[in-house]
Amino acid sequence: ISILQMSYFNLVKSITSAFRNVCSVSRFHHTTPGVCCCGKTQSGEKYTDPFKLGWRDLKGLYEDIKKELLTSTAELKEMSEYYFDGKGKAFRPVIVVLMARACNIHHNNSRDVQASQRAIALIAEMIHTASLVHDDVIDDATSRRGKHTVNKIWGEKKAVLAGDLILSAASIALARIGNTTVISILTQVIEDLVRGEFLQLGSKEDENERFAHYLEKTFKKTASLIANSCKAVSVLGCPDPAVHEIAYQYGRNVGIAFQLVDDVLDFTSGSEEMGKPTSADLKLGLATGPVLFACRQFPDMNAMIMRRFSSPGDVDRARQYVLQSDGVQQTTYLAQQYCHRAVREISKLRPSPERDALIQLSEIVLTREK
Ligand code: GRG
Repeated sequence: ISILQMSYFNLVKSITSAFRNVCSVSRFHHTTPGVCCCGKTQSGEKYTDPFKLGWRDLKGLYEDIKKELLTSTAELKEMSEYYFDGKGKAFRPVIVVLMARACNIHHNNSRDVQASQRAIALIAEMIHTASLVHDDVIDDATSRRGKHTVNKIWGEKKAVLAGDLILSAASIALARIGNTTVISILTQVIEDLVRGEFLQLGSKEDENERFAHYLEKTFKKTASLIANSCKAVSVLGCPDPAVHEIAYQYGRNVGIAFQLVDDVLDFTSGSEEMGKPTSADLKLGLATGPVLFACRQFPDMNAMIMRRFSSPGDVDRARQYVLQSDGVQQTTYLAQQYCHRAVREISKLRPSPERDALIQLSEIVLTREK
């Protein structure tokens, strides 16, 4: 049964039992049949870090993105280039090139990333960045990645246009690939991002509906881009629809886990590490996983959720409730379940260093601190 179809109570029950079975991510790695965890490449060379392996194909990523952004107006150029400074984690481009290689090897043992597949890595990072710029306008955010946001420096109107410019440059690069299937896969992401952001503007009264609403928003705002970028490179690298589904499901599950962990970090990490203020979600009126779980133990939180933490003291009280509850732990277990599914999916591909790096990446998603 998909998690989305489960009732809230079943969800909590299944998470509790999952915890008994899945004590740590590394444990399920070892129990995944047919998965090689030694980190050895076919040439005998060892990789230690999936990011290092991915970056082999991403050298010059930001320079190449800036070339796509060439524009006649100096200010628009400066604004649209602002976040392509190497300070982001580049999580999406790394997954994309690793997935490209894993699919190519699976299909015909080809070890090369095609130019069109590398272009998807750039496009994914550009769509991500455009959405960050617009998100900061919607949230009236003043800091991101430890620096001022575009809207804080240049104002809202220009920030919206800078986001639009990045998105249009991504669209031009996508059209240049010239594959209509890939175009429709990645334009679906743009629709999902907008719908996800729109879902976030609303709230649900019913507790069961609230969790489904949260997971749907999480898929659309975060996982769709990862899932569909993975699918796009699989389509370019391999004709088998079963492989496209594996790539999509890996990206979808890792993407949801990534956002669940992001929601946990908003409670557990300091603003220094995050490069932005913490409890940001509560301040925006958002009830994420840790709050929804905490609400089971502290029903007082229902009223706060309904008024979107708008009364004086709500944000601090809700934060305390979350930290006293097992909301953080439960959300982390849920993220582990999604990562487990991602590992199960990608393990269906033929073994390769890149496939194993994707498995390792799902562990990094769970243990990351920023
Ligand atoms: C303009 C395409 C477009 C969309 C408009 C505003 C909006 C609709 C969507 C917002 C989507 C959004 C910002 C989702 C949050 C995703 C997320 C987890 C961001 C943080 O990702 P990290 O941690 O960031 O990978 P870095 O800074 O490392 O790149």
